[in-house]
Amino acid sequence: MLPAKRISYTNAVLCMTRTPPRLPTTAYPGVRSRFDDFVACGSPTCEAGSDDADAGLHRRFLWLFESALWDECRYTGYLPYWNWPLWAGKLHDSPLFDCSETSLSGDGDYNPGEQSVSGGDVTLPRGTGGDCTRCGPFKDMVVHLGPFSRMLPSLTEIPSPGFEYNPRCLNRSLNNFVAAHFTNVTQVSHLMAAADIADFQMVMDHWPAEPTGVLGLHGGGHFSIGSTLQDLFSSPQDPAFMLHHAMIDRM
Ligand SMILES: [Cu+2]
Repeated sequence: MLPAKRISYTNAVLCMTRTPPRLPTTAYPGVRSRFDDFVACGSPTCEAGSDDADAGLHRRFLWLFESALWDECRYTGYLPYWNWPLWAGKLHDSPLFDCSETSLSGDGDYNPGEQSVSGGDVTLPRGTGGDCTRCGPFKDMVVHLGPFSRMLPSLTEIPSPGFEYNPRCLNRSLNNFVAAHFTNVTQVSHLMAAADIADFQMVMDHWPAEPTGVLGLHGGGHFSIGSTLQDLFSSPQDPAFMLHHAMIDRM
């Protein structure tokens, strides 16, 4: 994607964050923009179940978002995608996450308190950030919903804090270990070689990670960026969500 087109895309996303919501603030106090409409409606549905319907739900979600960019924010391009294996293991050099003005902003500041991620008998090393991202087009972005605990009793209804208003920065922790292990070219080849939809879903969406600690390409992308994008119920708050899921659509 040419640099000018990248900027027109991130400008359109920023426009969505400045456009008033359609969801009622009484029922959804944390929803403060059109962008948040998609976070509130998209995430509990699309992140709730990684079953066979998952990919279809995501496709519709992205189509509605892309349409809103066109109709409400004068965007004329297409939804870009994040080609995982090109940058697996060197995320900080990726044009998507290198902090430049033509990127989606970059890593968060280093947070010494960030914990590693445990899944069954495997512990994934922590990422390199863990605090606010302070560069690129989304450096001043304020996210409003979540955060949600990973220890959830149910994945089918939205847990506390629900739709409460909780403004804070866009948080990232780029994780090259996760990207290199779970979003590499071998994984993509396995996906493309899937014999049927069940095979495809297993490689794409190996979830839950317990007890083997194996992430599918879907989870691998979320955990590669960490923090906000890793939040099970509010991950669409990170603008990387749309590009990650556009790549899933592409697959
Ligand atoms: Cu996802």
